[in-house]
Amino acid sequence: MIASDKSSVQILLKRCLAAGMKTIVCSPGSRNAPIVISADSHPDIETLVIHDERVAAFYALGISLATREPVGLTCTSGSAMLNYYPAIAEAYYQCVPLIIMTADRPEEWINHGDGQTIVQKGVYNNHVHGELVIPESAKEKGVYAEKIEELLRNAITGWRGPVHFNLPFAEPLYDTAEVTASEVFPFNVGIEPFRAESLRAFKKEWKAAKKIMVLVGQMDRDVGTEKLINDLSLDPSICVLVENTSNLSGSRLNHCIDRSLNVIPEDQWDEFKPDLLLTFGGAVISKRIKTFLRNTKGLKHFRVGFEFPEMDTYRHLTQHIFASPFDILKILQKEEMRKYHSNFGSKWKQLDFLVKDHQDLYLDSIEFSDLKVFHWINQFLPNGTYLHMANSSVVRYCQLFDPVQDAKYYGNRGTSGIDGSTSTALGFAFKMRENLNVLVTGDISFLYDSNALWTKYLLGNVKIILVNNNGGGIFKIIDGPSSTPQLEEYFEAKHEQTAEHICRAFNINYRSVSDDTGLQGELSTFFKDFGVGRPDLLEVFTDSSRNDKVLKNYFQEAKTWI
Ligand SMILES: Cc1ncc(C[n+]2csc(CCOP(=O)(O)OP(=O)(O)O)c2C)c(N)n1
Repeated sequence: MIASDKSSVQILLKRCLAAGMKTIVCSPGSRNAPIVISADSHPDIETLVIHDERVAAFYALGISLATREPVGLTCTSGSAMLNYYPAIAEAYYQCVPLIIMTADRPEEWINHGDGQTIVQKGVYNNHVHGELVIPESAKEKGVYAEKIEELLRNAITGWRGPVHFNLPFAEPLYDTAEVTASEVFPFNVGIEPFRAESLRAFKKEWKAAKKIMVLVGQMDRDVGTEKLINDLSLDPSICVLVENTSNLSGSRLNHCIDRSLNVIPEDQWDEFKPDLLLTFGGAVISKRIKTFLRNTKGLKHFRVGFEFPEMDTYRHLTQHIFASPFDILKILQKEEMRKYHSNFGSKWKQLDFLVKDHQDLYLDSIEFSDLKVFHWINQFLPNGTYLHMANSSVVRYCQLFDPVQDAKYYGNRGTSGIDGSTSTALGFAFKMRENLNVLVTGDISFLYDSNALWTKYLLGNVKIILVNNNGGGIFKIIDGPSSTPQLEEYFEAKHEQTAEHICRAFNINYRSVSDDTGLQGELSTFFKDFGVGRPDLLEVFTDSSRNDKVLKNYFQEAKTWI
């Protein structure tokens, strides 16, 4: 097998393979030639080529979310590597293992007038689980091989996340050598079992609590955890709040947190406040629940997982338990019955039933608007869809609807950026070829990341619904911007752009619609025949002067349903 003659590349790639990396997304340049040549020649590495480094990194993130494996990235020196940063931050907060391999000049040439040269060392330090500069002469049996392994273990074990390898290369860059592909021994990623005594305080509180709330943030689908959490929800004193991004569902779970919180009369809030909160998973979207819990006096909060042990979202953190949610739920299942019983959980669930009962009928009758569009999307979306939600009003509207059966929900909620939603969805879809992948996005997010369509990997299993309300509709529905004279120009940033010509440029099937009947007609066929030909994009035009009012009316009207 041919590889670059730089031994640093050879030892790095070998260990990346041992860590489970199978794909490297490469962005063209000269300085990273040693990595590209070696990766391309390796029979066990799949290489993809994407020019725009910001797209490439989000694309890699999407691949890793789909495969749950670490994914490699390589680019040339200079500003190229800075364009990785938005996706690195997202991967850091979503705990996704990206292996970033940036090429660099030898240290003695940094800041001495060479082209395409910046200080690369330490650039990502706030958002990676470690960085290593590997000298080009690093040897197989040496300290660097060990350091590489240590960093890769950081990426894939326990609290997972991105790691950075910076590789300075002197010229010549294109020389190769014949090497033998040696056997790769996968890393042992076993994590230490937690100590039972660390649960003593938690178990005591759990048994004594009268009103328990379990709140789950963003998570991969996990059938075992779903079963356990559904068993737990049978206890009438426990309410389980999930968001569609937690990919958990069940008949006794509250799937729509904002929808439920909205209808609790203010004078009854205390009855719905828990005395014990158990949380796991990543980001929680609902701002209302954060405020609600931060304002809950005397709350004890136990947080389960391997990530961000210092994170105290609700300002009541009692203990962070280093264990998997599955393990803890399993233990709770085996515990003796809790002493106290109440109808706390049932009350929460009842709220949900009441609102749900009225919602569909009400939404059938409202004017054509963003809310109506999401109503129809939720009605027509096929079971089992992989749904990718862009930030930010898309993700919020989607929280008002119960999840579609067996659908999986994704969104860049690590940093809630609008800069990589399309790229991430397309990277994911590339690895989930047999499945329908639907991206729902706003106009600004779509235009921002339209370079995502500039790859040769676009497949027909992708359907894009673009809700075009001529600007950042989110700023009209959150408190603050909507009361300022700067709203239209600086926040909403109104524009007249459409996706039509972008679709033509990238050979995407385009159609558009701007009324209720038309949308229903389009959606009734839109999801059919996925997987053949090119992706489809449906642009739905809504009236921005109406959207905020319709949403406000919905929240007002819903209060009368209980
Ligand atoms: C990289 C980045 N820049 C700016 C923002 C702030 N921001 C959040 S939502 C938004 C507008 C989104 O508009 P659009 O995609 O049309 O969706 P809509 O809110 O209309 O549904 C902006 C600018 C962000 N989240 N990320």
